[in-house]
Amino acid sequence: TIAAKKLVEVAEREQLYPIKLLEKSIYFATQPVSLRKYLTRPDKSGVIAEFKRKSPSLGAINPYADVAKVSVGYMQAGASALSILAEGNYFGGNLEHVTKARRLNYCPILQKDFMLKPYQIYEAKASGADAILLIAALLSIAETKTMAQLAHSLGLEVLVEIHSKEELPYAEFADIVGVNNRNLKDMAVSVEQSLNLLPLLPKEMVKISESGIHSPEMAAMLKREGFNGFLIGERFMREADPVQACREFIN
Ligand code: IGP
Repeated sequence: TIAAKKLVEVAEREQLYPIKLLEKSIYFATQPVSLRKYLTRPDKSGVIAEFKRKSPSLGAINPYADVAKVSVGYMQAGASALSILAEGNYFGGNLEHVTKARRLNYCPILQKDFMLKPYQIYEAKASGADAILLIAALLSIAETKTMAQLAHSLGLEVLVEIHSKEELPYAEFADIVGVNNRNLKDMAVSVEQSLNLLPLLPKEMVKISESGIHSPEMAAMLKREGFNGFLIGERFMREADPVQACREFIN
């Protein structure tokens, strides 16, 4: 399974780079940028533009895309923040992508991975991320609480991703809640998912809609309904020039 394989990889990395070593990273001494704040700024688009080379549903999307060029281009195109895949097996990402994007952009960076162990949160901090993703479907409530507390203690914000109303209790530990429009069971995508869960989320909560957002009209509709932001990957990355696709989407 995904989880078993991930746990082995994480344990191997922890052997090589113990937490004490990660803590020497310069990013332990720098102040993170708040994703939550950027998403509520009226002068921003609300678009969290994602860099991913592959995905489980599409396979190779843009396997040689350059994280430096794409991340800088996304920000120049008017994105509010960046989402950088660190997951390697399914998304063709790695921690270096996060650090490369960090060095070139003063904006919030969300690190995307399947987070299962506290160690991965130290890695995110050491790599220069500002926020991490915790996926309710992969964690117990107790684990989510522990992981969120650790993230906060390192100054990182937490995006909690939910798919169903059963997962609403996980939102308690979130700085930002994300509703994933992709059904993890059959991979089908529908923005109905976001619209259905929206009335059940606390009003003051900062909210984003994730996956399958393919048109500016769809994003505008989600914004009118009450979402502060949108996580958009495929729509940009499937094009030969993801930056141009992002520019056309935002402007
Ligand atoms: C982006 P899309 O359909 O625009 O490429 O979706 C994002 O929502 C998706 O990549 C995602 C994801 C995740 C990836 C949502 N949750 C968890 C990895 C892990």
